[in-house]
Amino acid sequence: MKVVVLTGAGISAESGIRTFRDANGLWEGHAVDQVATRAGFGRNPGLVNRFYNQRRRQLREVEPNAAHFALAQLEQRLGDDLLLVTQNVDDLHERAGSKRLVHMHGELLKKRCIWCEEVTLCNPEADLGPGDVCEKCGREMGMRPDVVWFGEIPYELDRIQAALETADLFAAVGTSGLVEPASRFASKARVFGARTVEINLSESARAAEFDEHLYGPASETVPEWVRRLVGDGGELKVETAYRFAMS
Ligand code: BV8
Repeated sequence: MKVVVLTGAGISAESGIRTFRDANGLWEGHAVDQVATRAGFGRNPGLVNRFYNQRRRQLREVEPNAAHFALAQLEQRLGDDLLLVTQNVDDLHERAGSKRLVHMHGELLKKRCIWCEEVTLCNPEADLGPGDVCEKCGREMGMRPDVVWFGEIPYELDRIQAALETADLFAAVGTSGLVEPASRFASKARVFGARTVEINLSESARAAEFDEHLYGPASETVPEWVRRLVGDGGELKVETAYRFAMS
């Protein structure tokens, strides 16, 4: 059975990372176009770097939760038949053990040179600033977080599209379904015959595009979903997923 799972900020909420659009979301105090657009970075690189430095520092204080570990367990069971696509820029999926992972909106722990486009790992203990020098071209005043801002094209869309076209099951976990193109993945997978399940705290903007819905905190719903999907280690069957999803 081929499975695609898309995660959003909601899967990291119980680890202590604030989501974007819930009551005290990340955007609070910062207009999106100030901190998550190329124009915002051009206007005030110091503000943008401070916004991301604070989020990068927070990574050192949080841990993956049961939902992250459950998806890593699902990968152990499915191997190459699972593709995990995350909109999140944190490293909690990796730290839970997930390897077949696409960060479609980039990663907090990577930085990119605006002059030569070289992407390198951030020093997790240090902040990013205008004085940082590119390790490849040697120029300064050009290091930015390697995250995908609004108006920029997400990473690995071809790989994601190919997985959506061959998926038997598509699950969206902890996402409001407000940001394109990720918000269109469920309807895309459905067109190619996949069963779709929404696993969220409450109905998302795209709830009607899902065959089944599982609502509650991800740290409870995701492990339960994986447990029923994987069963007691017996043969994994598509109808197992469907039967569970029908309940
Ligand atoms: C693109 C990285 C073209 C940075 C992010 C009009 C004007 C301008 C642009 C547009 C427009 N209309 C559409 C667009 C395109 C735009 C867009 O969609 N805008 C929206 C806002 C209208 N999109 C883009 O610009 C994208 N690029 O379109 O390029 C293109 C595309 C394809 C091919 C060719 C060309 C780029 C978008 C990427 C932006 N970067 N992040 C950073 O992180 O700082 S987006 C940001 O939002 C994060 O990545 C985040 O993950 C993402 C989505 O949010 P969610 O993850 O869903 O988080 P949210 O808070 O919204 O929801 C949390 C959910 O969890 C809730 O439902 C909640 O109920 C639930 N939850 C909470 N707690 C729990 C829980 N669930 C379970 N358990 C819990 N405990």
